[in-house]
Amino acid sequence: MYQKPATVAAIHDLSGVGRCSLSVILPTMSAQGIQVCPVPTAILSTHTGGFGDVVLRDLTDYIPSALEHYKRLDYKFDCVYSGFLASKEQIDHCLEFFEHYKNSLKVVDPVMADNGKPYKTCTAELRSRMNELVEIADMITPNITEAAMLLGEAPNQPDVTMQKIKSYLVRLSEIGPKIVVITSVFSDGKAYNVGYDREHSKFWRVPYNLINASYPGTGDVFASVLTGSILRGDSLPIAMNRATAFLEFAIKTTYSYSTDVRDGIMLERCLNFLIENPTLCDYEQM
Ligand code: PXL
Repeated sequence: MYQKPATVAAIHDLSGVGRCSLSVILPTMSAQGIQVCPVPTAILSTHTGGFGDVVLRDLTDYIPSALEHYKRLDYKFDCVYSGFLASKEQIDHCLEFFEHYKNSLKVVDPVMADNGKPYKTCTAELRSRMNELVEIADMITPNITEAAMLLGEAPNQPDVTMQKIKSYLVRLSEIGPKIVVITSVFSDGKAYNVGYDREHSKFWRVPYNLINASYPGTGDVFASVLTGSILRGDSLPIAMNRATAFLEFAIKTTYSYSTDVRDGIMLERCLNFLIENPTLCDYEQM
């Protein structure tokens, strides 16, 4: 029988060059059979990671008007997913979206920083308000730098014990979300993506092989695969497994071509993995 694809309102920026945000979220979720409805927060010529003076058109005014239109249409989204925001006012606009779609899956990717440093356009004011979105989220997907920032801790934590990571996961969940997934965690010389499911009191981790290159947009792809997988009915560890395995495949593929890292991962060569949707069970309990 025909089944309507799940619909996601993705509140994120559109960067023209560099394979991040909506440019990768759209194909990633489409390949998983999900309908993505973009709500752009800004249009940028490139991402902010190394291309010099970026051209940025802030779309703060657009978001509440788009929401009003969806309300008039009584349009339903199965999930609202927020990511890169261009102004602190956009926090209010995301809150309005989440409030209106209160029965939809609320995913917050608190895009603020990576490798211990905030992104160029992510101001201290915007960073200080990100917790308001975390409070109302069902699931959040910070990297380790963002996780520390949300908890008011020093962001540069190169190697952390699993005990400390468990405390991060629980403390972040206490702010609101019942699912917390932290990416790029280094512990005992190994790399992991880790997760906590408060309802079932379970901690999960998925190890991965580290490649000596850092590509922009990988956090956006991770959150998209994870969210798509959950919307398709996968369990949390299987969804984390799928997102980690896909990123490992895409990063290793890209690295083999010695491309400019600023161009991000070669998604076009890798989407078949998501379309084929292999059965996976390669996770560990913490
Ligand atoms: O991948 C996160 C991200 C999203 N959007 C923009 C960015 C970045 C990271 O650099 O610059 C515009």
